[in-house]
Amino acid sequence: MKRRNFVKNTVLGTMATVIGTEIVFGTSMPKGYIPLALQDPDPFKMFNKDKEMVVLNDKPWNIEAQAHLLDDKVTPNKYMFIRNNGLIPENIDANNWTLTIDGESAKQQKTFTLSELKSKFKHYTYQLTLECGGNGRSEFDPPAKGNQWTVGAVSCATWTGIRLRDVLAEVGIKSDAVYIGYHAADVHLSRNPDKEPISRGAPMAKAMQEETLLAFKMNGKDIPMLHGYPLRLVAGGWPASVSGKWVNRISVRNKVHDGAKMTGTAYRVPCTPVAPGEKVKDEDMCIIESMPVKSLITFPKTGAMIKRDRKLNIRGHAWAGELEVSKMEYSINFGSTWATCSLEKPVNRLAWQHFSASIEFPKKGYYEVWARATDQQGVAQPMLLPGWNPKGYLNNACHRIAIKVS
Ligand SMILES: Nc1nc2c(c(=O)[nH]1)N[C@H]1C(S)=C(S)[C@@H](COP(=O)(O)O)O[C@H]1N2
Ligand SMILES: [Mo]
Repeated sequence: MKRRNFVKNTVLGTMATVIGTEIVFGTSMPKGYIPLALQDPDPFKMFNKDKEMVVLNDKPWNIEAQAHLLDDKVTPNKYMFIRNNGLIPENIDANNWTLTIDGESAKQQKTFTLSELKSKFKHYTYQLTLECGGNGRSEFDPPAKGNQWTVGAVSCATWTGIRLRDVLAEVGIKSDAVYIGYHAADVHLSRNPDKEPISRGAPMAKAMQEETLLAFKMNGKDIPMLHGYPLRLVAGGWPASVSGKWVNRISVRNKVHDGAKMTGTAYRVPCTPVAPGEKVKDEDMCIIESMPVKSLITFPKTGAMIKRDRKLNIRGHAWAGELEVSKMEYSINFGSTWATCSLEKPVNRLAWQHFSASIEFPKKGYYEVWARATDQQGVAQPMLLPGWNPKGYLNNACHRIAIKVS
């Protein structure tokens, strides 16, 4: 038979995944033809995101929430930020998905099918805070390169999966193990198959925590494609870059994992504070571990107007990496004095906590409401910018909203 110039099956698979259903006569499409559904794609529709989400980059896709969109106690998919370092994996086939455990410090190399993982190991569900290490980067001066996240690169969804430590125990870990590193199915921007967009990891202590999951569900359903379907590492409280999406291999290392974005200056901050703009040697940069204390006012939206005789009810969330938030305050006078908010306990460790307050304003005019969380070790958020660092990580400054009282 004469070979005709039709679309390859692999390409068809990818298109079908993005469109969400099979292209029935797909094999009859001329090569290079882009189905109408994929021409000029609307990212919000394509990824089931709310129209108020903000696209920071489309190659790769990076999309953030606005503060008021994060009002839900459990973040729904439509308001969950997307941070991709590479291209979305092609031809995801959950039925043939496998996870391999290997590395110098694994007692053996072992491959599990996804269904084996689901049937062999006990399931756990936790609500886990995932914040991008670069959240807040847009405020640094001198500016740092990278996605200019404002406040919306944080989420706290419910994740269901198995404990990484149960899988590691089944495989067997040598006594010299110090780190795990993940490998995933996404594609480097250069499309070079020998390059990984990102391959990060965590020390054994974090890998072995009860809440560190190999998750296959988010908010009770299959994980959305963009968030790591069908299998994702979830390590709450640490920079979300540790939570590898589309994970197909985890290496147990006898040294700090040296995968893509683990070395050099990536996800590192100066080990000791530096002046803004100062050059920092690679060896003086330390890997970010637990994220710092932070909070977000999710109601009302900044710019709200109220009448003088009304009280303003505010609410939001607070989190502190591995720690709990022990105090939440607000100020209406640019930080001169602070009043206490009521603060709930987290539903489980590594989940954000909810706060609220009812505010009375002394007279009409312009105000800002600033919110400040303090962690259980007494460390509070800085009112404005924290220590400058070359890559613009860890901006945990107080969140501020504008209010007009008339
Ligand atoms: N395989 C893979 N995992 C990844 C990434 C990625 O680009 N590829 N990005 C990481 C980073 S930097 C962040 S902040 C989170 C973002 O998770 P989300 O897109 O589900 O919100 O995923 C992490 N896991
Ligand atoms: Mo990130």
